Amino acid sequence: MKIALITGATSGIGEATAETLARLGYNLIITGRRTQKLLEVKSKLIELYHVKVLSLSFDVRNRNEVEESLGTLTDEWGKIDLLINNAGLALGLDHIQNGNFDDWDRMIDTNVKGALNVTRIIAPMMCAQKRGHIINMGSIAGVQVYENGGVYCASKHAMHALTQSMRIDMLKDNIKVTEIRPGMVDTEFSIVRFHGDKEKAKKVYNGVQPLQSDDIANVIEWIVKLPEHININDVEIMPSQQADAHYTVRN
Ligand code: NDP
Ligand code: 8X3
Repeated sequence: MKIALITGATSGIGEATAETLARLGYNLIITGRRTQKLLEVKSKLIELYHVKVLSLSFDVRNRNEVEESLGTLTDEWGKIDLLINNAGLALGLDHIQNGNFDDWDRMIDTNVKGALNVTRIIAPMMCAQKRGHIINMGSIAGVQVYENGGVYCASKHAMHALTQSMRIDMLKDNIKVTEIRPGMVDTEFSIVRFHGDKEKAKKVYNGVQPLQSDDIANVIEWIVKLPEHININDVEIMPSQQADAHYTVRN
């Protein structure tokens, strides 16, 4: 049975992807900070799909926690086939000149350094076994910028650059690296961005049919089912009503 590690599996895209991979028969390592939510996801996956699930609660920003959780995996769990670097967030919508330092730190430390912290532990294991696939959750914000989103966009531009670098660096070790760049997906993302203001978050999707987490999970299913000799470098996936970061038609 294959093993997949998904960061940020307590909600949204990560949770949907965990369910999809469980349905495909993967044993799963699911991670996130919310221990109780992780345990609920774990129970659901075991009950519905009868796969093995290891839930590890840690903050991807905390290098010690990442090392303690992932650097000590037993033989049973250490042979990871698929890593999905999904944990991430946006915080605030401000012009740079008014930006909040704490929001900036959290975005950069989570989206960029968090993914690096996890990759630095898992990638050597994959390279040693000469087999593995890393899927990075980028964003349309990784190739375009928009007003008030400067630091989030910068963090996803970093993810875009890192994905390309990882693919080159691990080419000789037979590691496939893919980036997924969604547009609007209806998850907890906007609630987090607006620091818990659900009304404000709802307005982001006014008059638009956004993507759902399952839409992204379906793309991941397609990617991981492809034959070994094929790698999808990147996929940009948008709601039909959204052309790019700037142009959206609303009903
Ligand atoms: P959610 O808020 O629903 O999920 C985010 C996940 O990331 C949660 O499971 C959360 O877990 C985890 N997470 C956040 N911070 C940390 C941390 N410091 N340590 C560990 N885990 C963390 O949002 P989405 O599902 O939408 O987001 C998933 C990814 O998709 C993100 O990288 C986001 O940037 C990207 N994306 C989202 C889009 C959208 O419109 N929704 C569009 C394009 C990309 P917990 O809180 O338990 O720690
Ligand atoms: C999330 C999509 O457009 O809010 O990455 O930046 S967007």
